[in-house]
Amino acid sequence: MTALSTEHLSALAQQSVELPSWAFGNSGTRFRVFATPGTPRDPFEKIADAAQVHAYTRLAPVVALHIPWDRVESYDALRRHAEDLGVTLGTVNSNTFQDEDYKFGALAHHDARIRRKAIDHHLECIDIMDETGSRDLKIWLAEGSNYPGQNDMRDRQDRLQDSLQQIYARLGDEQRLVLEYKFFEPAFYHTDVPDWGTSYAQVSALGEKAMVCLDTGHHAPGTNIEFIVMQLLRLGKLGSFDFNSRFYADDDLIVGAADPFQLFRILAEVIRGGGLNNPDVAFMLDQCHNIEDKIPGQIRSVLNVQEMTARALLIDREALTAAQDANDVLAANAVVMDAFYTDVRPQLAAWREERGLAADPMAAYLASGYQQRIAEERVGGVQAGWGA
Ligand code: AOS
Ligand code: ZN
Ligand code: ZN
Repeated sequence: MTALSTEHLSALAQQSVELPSWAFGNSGTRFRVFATPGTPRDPFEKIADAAQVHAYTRLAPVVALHIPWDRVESYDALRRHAEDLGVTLGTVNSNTFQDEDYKFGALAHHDARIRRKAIDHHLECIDIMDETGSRDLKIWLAEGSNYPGQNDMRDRQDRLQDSLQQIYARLGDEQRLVLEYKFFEPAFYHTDVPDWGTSYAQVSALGEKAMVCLDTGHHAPGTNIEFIVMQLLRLGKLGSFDFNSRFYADDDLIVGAADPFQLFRILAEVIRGGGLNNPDVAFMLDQCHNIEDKIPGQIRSVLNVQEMTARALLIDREALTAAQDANDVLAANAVVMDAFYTDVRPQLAAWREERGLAADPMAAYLASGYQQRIAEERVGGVQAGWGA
């Protein structure tokens, strides 16, 4: 059986996954939000829970924030709190999808007052980034229309570009804007940023500090997502991932749970395109744990990313190129499948032990008593955002 080399292990040691603060809050579907005992009551507790994931895996040193869900009086205090717990604050996510004013749009709205308000919200997010030391502003827009004729799609693209330019102009030298796309929901007819091409067109017109964010759950079923990963890396415009998995639409389930082979294929293209451990490409999770405990849910997620990265590293590139050059279809496919079918878990467990970590982070966390403690101490945890 193929084993991970020292080189592979050192690449894995550098891997860093960014956790979403909202994964630690209660969330659900539009039908019901089920509360989980021990849910954080404020952003400080969300960071504390995220730090647990890092403590047991050493894979998740950064936590992404969502504004206004994570609004606090002192971002400096939040930053110090994170640092005390061994993590840092990462991407700041804006939110233009929960305000009455944004019923018909935000950055693409035809009403100048509403568009101004949405732009100002993003400027506030950049102010926060200055304080938290965050590099990335992530924008996902819930904008679009439900019926043909409802809006002028072309005008909306133009207004969106104008709004983004105003936001982009406020970025510091070390800061970036990443624009996420999603093919539908909440709008069902047209969405203003529905696909990577639109995001790419919008960010390319802004400049070098603007990149595309690829959320793995935001494509039509059957889409070859790894092709998009390859193309964006080729174009130097893949700024970040929102990793999750799905069976149907934007399910936000644990990454690698629904289709580990797809995650493997994506990571294979990341490695091929130089995106692994590349500071230009943030590996974020965008997940909700509706019914399972959140901290173990996040531990499972980062371990899934690590396992599929390890398997993708095992692809024998030389043998693959030789088979490709010889047009040996089945041999080329076999090289990829051999790597995919290799169980890397024993080697990763040994590697963790060498670093003073528990071989099984899930078991170690569950035995630590943290989950029971927070369940007792925290009463009245908040939702991930909705209603918070
Ligand atoms: C929404 O579908 C997007 O995936 C966004 O990334 C969103 O900001 C995130 O899910 C938090 O709600
Ligand atoms: Zn997302
Ligand atoms: Zn989503």
